[in-house]
Amino acid sequence: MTRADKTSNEAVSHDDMANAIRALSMDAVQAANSGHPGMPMGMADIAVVLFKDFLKFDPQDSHWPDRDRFVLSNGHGSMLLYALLHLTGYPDININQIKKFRQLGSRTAGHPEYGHAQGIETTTGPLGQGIATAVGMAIAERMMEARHGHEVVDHHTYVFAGDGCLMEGISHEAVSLAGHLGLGKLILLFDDNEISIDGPTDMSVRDDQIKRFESCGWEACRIDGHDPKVIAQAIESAKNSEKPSLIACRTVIGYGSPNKQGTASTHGAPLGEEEIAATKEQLAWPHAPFVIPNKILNAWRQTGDRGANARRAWNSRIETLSPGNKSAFETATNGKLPDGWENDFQAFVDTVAADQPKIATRQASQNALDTLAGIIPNLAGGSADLTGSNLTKAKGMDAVTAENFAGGYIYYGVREHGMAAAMNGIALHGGLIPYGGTFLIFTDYARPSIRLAALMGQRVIFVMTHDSIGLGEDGPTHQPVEQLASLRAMPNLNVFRPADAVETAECWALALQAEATPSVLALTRQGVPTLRSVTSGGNPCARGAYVLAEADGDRQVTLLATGSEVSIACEARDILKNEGINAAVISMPCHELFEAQDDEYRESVLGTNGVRVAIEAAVAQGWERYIGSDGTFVGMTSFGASAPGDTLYEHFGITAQAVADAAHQCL
Ligand SMILES: Cc1ncc(C[n+]2csc(CCOP(=O)(O)OP(=O)(O)O)c2C)c(N)n1
Repeated sequence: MTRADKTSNEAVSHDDMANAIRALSMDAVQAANSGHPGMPMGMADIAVVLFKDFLKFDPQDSHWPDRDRFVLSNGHGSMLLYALLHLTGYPDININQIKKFRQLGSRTAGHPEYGHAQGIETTTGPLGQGIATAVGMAIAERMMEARHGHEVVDHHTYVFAGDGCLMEGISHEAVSLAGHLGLGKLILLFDDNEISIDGPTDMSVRDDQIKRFESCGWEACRIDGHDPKVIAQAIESAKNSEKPSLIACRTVIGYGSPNKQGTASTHGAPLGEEEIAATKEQLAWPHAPFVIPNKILNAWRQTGDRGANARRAWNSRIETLSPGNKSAFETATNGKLPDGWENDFQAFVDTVAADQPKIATRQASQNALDTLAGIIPNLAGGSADLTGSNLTKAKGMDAVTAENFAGGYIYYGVREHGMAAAMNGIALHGGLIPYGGTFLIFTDYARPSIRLAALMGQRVIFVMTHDSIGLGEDGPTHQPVEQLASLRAMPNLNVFRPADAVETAECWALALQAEATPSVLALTRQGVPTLRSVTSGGNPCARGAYVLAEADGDRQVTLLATGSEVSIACEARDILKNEGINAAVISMPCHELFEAQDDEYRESVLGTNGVRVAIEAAVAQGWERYIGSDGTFVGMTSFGASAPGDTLYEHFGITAQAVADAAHQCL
């Protein structure tokens, strides 16, 4: 089929609309002298068909909960998204933003960044993340539909992805999970251009993507990604499928560039003025840089206006819900917790403090969750195949299955990275609060997605158990040593390491309240005593650290500890007391929240007299700022070992006596 055949007889043709994307992409990348023109030029035809004929969206109400989600997983092609947002009339992306592509303070960052502009559903750029995030969005859609009804929740999730996304391991986890859950409203349009940065993809990959996806339970087909009719037919058929759909769109990277199309040279560099001129001639686009003729812009704006009716109809439908259901839907989609939840939960915390259980903090977390699930109906729990270890399945939570999305618990399988990204997608979708478990050591497997949760400011709760050598016999492969420090190094992530059952419940409350910050809950495998009976006067964990036991008399030693080491600090305090040394114990469940306190509070906790000894069964990194030049650290300097937990604490010298000795040496 020739281009002429494909062009409709309307005043504004498909090609005009696609070329508007191509021109803006070439011009913006040229002006910035950096960026990726090849992908937007290659996927422009697919984007026109999707946005013009299928995508349910309204630029005037970008948060409309029942909009289709569009995820650009191959985020290096960000100009495709910015061009679409500009052309369809999203107010945030005017032509000046396109001209300021990749400049400081612009909304048009190098890769799409969530929160920079309406219409950017998620941050993408680390390849593969978008697909996995979209899987979470599609799961959330099904779960929300099961809870609130088809009338108000009925949308699709569309993903654009390239060879790079499909080569990344995370895509396998995500694709496999999506197939297992039968996410029929997930449609992946693969930019099957057979080019990546190093050159033709046959230099490094020979996967049969069709067979690969089919084997994972997807519908899959290959089409000409430059033929609008065929693209439309494929999307139509994907929409009718019960399974998630892969549409492998054979495209030409840098389409239209006479000397560069089809080569890696269009991937990530400006085409150059001369080649842009030649391309515009070939595409019959005689317009100056950044100029979109009114006729073509109007056609795009009509595409942008198309969704308003659907949105209005949805607004009417939401009014037909009973007041209770409407309010539940709105509370959930606004990310709010139900009225009065804090009081209900505080009653549970008070009971724990009164009972003084000696249990693992993972068990304390399970107990807290059992209560929370009864108070907060929109929790979306899960675990990466460690449910019985992480203790993440709350009482009364049913499994989410392909047949039943009314459940609240997702068996993510052994897919830590996919789970973390899916949780990001669930949070971004709105309406549900995702939490999921694995061992703390495997935050390393999930880290890129944890980082994106932090970067995007999403409330995602990572329940990470088996948090130290205390886990014992599984040995050093499973014993986190450097993970706490590395997680604490990440901006906008709260790392909680509660000391006992009371703090565990309190930290859960804080994680749920942090609407724009993800949390890691680092929890023990082994039992720990309850150290505090007082719960009046607010949640002391909210300040990150607090005086758990003040010194009897002027402070000579301040013992700082987290998690299971707080009880060791308490024992060390007793030893020192018997020797006539006054020591205080500071429980420090969250460094990040402590850092946010004013100097006065921090001084009152850390003390100004005597020496400080920090205790944590992990590396010292990060503790220097608290112990000062006179203080010391008792913890790990090597990997752990395989043995019972108690033996390991002795072996590595993390004992009350060792702490007391360390204090003596500093005094
Ligand atoms: C996790 C990750 N690794 C590497 C990169 C750097 N990178 C950006 S695009 C790209 C090649 C992608 O190839 P493809 O998806 O085929 O994109 P196309 O060349 O078709 O635009 C690479 C390696 C990245 N963004 N993310």
